[in-house]
Amino acid sequence: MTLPPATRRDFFRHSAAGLIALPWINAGRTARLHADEPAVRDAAPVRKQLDIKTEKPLNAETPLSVLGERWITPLESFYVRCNGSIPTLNTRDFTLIVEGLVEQPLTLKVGELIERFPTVKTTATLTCAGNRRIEFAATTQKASGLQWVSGAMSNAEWQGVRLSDVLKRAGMKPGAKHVWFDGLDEVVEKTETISFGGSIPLDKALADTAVAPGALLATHMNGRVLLPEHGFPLRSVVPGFVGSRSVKWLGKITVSDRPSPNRFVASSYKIVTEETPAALDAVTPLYEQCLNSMITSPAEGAAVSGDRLTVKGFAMPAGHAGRSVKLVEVSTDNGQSWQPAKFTSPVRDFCWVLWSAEVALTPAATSLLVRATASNGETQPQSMPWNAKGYQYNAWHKVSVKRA
Ligand SMILES: Nc1nc2c(c(=O)[nH]1)N[C@H]1C(S)=C(S)[C@@H](COP(=O)(O)O)O[C@H]1N2
Ligand SMILES: [Mo]
Repeated sequence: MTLPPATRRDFFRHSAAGLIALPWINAGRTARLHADEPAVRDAAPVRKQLDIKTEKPLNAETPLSVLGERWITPLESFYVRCNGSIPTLNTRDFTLIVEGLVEQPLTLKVGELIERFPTVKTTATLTCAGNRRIEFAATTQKASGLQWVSGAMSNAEWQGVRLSDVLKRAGMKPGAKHVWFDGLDEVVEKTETISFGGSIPLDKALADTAVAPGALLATHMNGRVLLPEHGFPLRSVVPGFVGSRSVKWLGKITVSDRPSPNRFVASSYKIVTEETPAALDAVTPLYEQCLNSMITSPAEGAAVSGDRLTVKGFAMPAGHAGRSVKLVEVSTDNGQSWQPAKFTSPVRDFCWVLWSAEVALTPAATSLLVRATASNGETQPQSMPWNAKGYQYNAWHKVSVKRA
């Protein structure tokens, strides 16, 4: 559907009110964002209701009970993962650079992106690759990194323009194979200050499907302009990929023949059993999220009564197009038998699905387990091998219960 050109004010009035029902927007030649626009004022902070892990940099996760309540996570409950500062940016000065193996390097204001490329919306679940890391400590050995419990995961409706449209406008040169993302934040390392960087294969950037772009350059989240902590005014959102490839405060896109040398690609986000340069060099970066599921209700340690119990939670497919969660099962006898759950939300590629199960409970039951099985037959493992950086923990999730 193509709509008549909207005025800049109209566009932002709609966006500020969260009323964007327009699949395609051509905002007209003069569209520019300025500091006094409602869209910029709309970036004012939301009071977050999260469990804070660290204040500086800001890292905060969503309580499990809250995650299970809504398919789309409200902004106040969307987890935050920052490796460095939250830069203070305004749309008047902000420019996105597109360079590298392209015929025509581009510099674009946010207003120009919105004006020159079709607007798309997609729902995608972001997961930090280190989510559930704390369970390595409980089952094998502590892994390095923030000890996320289970709430470094949230689902939002994102709006922006397709990365593929921007890349096609720039024109790819022969040899182009990877797309680098550079953030405008400052991450203080031992001997230097760097910016956070991500990288995705060009194939993924161009893999637009009917439900989702391969990657989105997002300006809005849940119908509102991005919040400062989520990357205002522009971030990449890579549906199905680990959260670290969705780079916030996105200042530069570089097309290259190889993955980014940024340390968040070259040495973080790799599955290794020892953190030596040789071991890290030998493996490719993590891209796709893994199959996972969790129980959000009852809560850990809850008192339960009776012989029937309602158990709720979410399940996440691995991040490949066309891969969905086919089956979610709950066990009340330590995995000897399993009872199926029903889906209670939309089922979409790159999104979690909410589920609910009415299970029979014997007097002897002391725990609940969940596992998901995907459309390709993959099932979550009962236990999982340790890795030094503690990524992609996806063994059966367990909640202990006691008799009321
Ligand atoms: N510029 C920048 N982008 C970033 C990060 C960061 O520290 N800096 N953290 C990444 C990681 S590790 C994750 S899991 C997601 C989290 O996105 P959110 O904070 O919007 O939930 O952002 C990614 N993008
Ligand atoms: Mo992350």
